[in-house]
Amino acid sequence: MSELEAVKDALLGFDAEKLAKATEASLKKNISPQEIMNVITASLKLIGEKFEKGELLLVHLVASGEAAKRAISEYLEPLLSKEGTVVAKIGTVAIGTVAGDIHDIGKNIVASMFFSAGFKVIDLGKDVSVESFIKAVEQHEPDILGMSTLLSTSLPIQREVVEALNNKKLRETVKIIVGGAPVTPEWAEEIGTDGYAEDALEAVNVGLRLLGKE
Ligand code: B1M
Repeated sequence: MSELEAVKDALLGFDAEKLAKATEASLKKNISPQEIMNVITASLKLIGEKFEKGELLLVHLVASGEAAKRAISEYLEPLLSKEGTVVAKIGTVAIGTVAGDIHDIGKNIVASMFFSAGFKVIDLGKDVSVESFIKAVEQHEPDILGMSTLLSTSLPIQREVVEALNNKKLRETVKIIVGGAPVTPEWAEEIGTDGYAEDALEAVNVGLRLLGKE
């Protein structure tokens, strides 16, 4: 079995220890952190699909999430962050997963990529209320506000944040980027954000473009 197959096998077996070892072994074989990330993301997607079909239980979703989070935060994120060159803080990003949603693996990767691209990152965490997003904009005056969600049921919160910023006359002070599995470019446009990104790298590129720093 190749190193990357071992990564997939460990995650599909919900084995955090094996996943950590397989991730480490892949890195030792000079497989790039991004490639390993892609295998982890694809495996999680497969697990999600099986969960949706009723072939797996919530306990499996929890175990796979915890295993992935550990391997990513211990082995991959530090390297992904190193891949960028921090020349100067080129802007500030406040980012969070919206209220009702506790999925934060993808949001954490997006935050790391912004950091590695030279942004100051204010991580608001997960299950972030509309009020907390607004408070963050008032307090930190970020150049970019990032909202992540993986749940269709939490999508409307993204719209509520945009509306609240409009009501507080803060909308023009910040660029808004949204992302996460149920988010589409059409949705991003419909609710009046400045950008949509499918993955972490794209999020940074969109951010740089919006600030005219491409
Ligand atoms: Co949940 N879950 N989950 N889950 N979970 C999904 C999202 C689901 C698609 C699985 C499925 O049924 N197929 C489904 C949502 C269906 C929907 O709404 N359409 C689902 C469900 C239903 C649920 C619960 C409701 C289950 C239940 O309780 N019955 C529950 C909800 C809890 C809550 O939030 N209130 C739940 C719980 C959980 C766990 C806590 C167990 C765990 C999360 C652990 C954690 O995050 N700390 C979990 C997991 C692990 C998943 C899956 C399997 C994997 C998610 C993940 O981490 N992917 C997921 C299936 C799937 O993804 N298809 C699923 C890897 C990650 C790197 O990718 O987060 O997509 P992703 O991030 C990417 C891009 O989306 C993008 O860039 C990232 C990096 O490239 N991106 C952005 C993300 N945010 C961005 C922001 C940007 C730009 C790009 O700009 C700001």
